[in-house]
Amino acid sequence: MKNLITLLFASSALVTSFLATSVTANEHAHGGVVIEHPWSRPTPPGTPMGVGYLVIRNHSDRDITLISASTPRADHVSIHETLMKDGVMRMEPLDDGLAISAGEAVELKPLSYHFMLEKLTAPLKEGEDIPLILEFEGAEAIEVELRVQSLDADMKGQGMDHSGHTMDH
Ligand SMILES: [Cu+2]
Repeated sequence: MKNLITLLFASSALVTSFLATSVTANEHAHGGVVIEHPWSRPTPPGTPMGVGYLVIRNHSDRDITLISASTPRADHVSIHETLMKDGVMRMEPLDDGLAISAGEAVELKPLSYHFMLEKLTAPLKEGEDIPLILEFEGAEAIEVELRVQSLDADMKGQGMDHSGHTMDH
């Protein structure tokens, strides 16, 4: 019995690691449009706005446009672009949506395109999955879940753990 349990555990671990490198649970395919790595950041209590990031891959043979998004966790979701203007960082809404040409991919990420979740109903907490519905022109709507990740997790993911360093240089 013990051997069986060990075997089951080993094989499920194998499956998990295999899935992690190919198709993860938060990767969605819809008619040639694939959403990868939907994520967000925790918000401090009282902060009315959260962010949303993900990658949109358009494997279809026609151009599509992300026109809007919505979530039960916020009153309104805008699509923003972060721009540097006259040395000042500012965000601007993409009123005409975000175009993704056939065969292209666009990444919504920090300091670039992003979702702004406005008037949150409650703070976004680390480890939560925030449902988000993406509406397209030229493609079906897709529902994803933004995994709320801490800044720390983000840093570790990029191998930027400086905890072993001293500050004397
Ligand atoms: Cu913004």
